[in-house]
Amino acid sequence: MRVRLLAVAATFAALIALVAVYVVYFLESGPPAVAAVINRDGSASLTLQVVGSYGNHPFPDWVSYLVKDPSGKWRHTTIWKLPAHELVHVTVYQFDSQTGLRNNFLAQVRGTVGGVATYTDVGNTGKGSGLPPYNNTSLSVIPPSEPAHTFTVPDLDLSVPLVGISDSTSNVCAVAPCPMHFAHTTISFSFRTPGAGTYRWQCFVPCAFAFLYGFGGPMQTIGYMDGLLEVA
Ligand SMILES: [Cu+2]
Repeated sequence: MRVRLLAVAATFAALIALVAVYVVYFLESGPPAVAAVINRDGSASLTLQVVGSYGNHPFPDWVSYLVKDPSGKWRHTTIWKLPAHELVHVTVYQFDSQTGLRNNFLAQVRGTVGGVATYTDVGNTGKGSGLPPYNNTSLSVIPPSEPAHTFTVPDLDLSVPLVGISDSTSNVCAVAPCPMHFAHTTISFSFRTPGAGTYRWQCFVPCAFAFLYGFGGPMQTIGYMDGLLEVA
């Protein structure tokens, strides 16, 4: 009896130790936080790009977000620092092709100033949508077949679908950071940050190619398709 009790206790302790190792690794191994640009009026500007393949070590074929740091350099991190109770002006350069949504609800723009985002195509047309190319077009919803990714912060009820480039485009960027001469769409919107805290964000398009249901790999790795808003 006693041996059995000891064995159970030892196994339990080992499992707890594994969980602790996992938590420490998760907290320690993430990418660094990069601050948004703070404007004179106190608002912030956040400039992002989304790429179909990161093109670099350690996962060159993973989809990813990148962010521009205040010195203008592209950085591979999805942890961004934002001021509390301020407007944030977001510009996303989106270089990946269209995947489409599983849940059409996410074709809506939600939680932005005015409930809209502004869409522009560069070297691209609205594939299959029958729509003309986006040219600084303000929209509150886009065709659900068109998103390549979404930028979604569930706690803030903020979600913006990011239009993908056309499949027929040959001018596709394969290595991040992507220069602007490659085909991309530009999406811009503003939102107001809440009080201080850490808010999780993620993409909701099943965009992880070659993973089960498109939801593994980069879709569950901070630094690629999800991250944190550190609001302070
Ligand atoms: Cu995605």
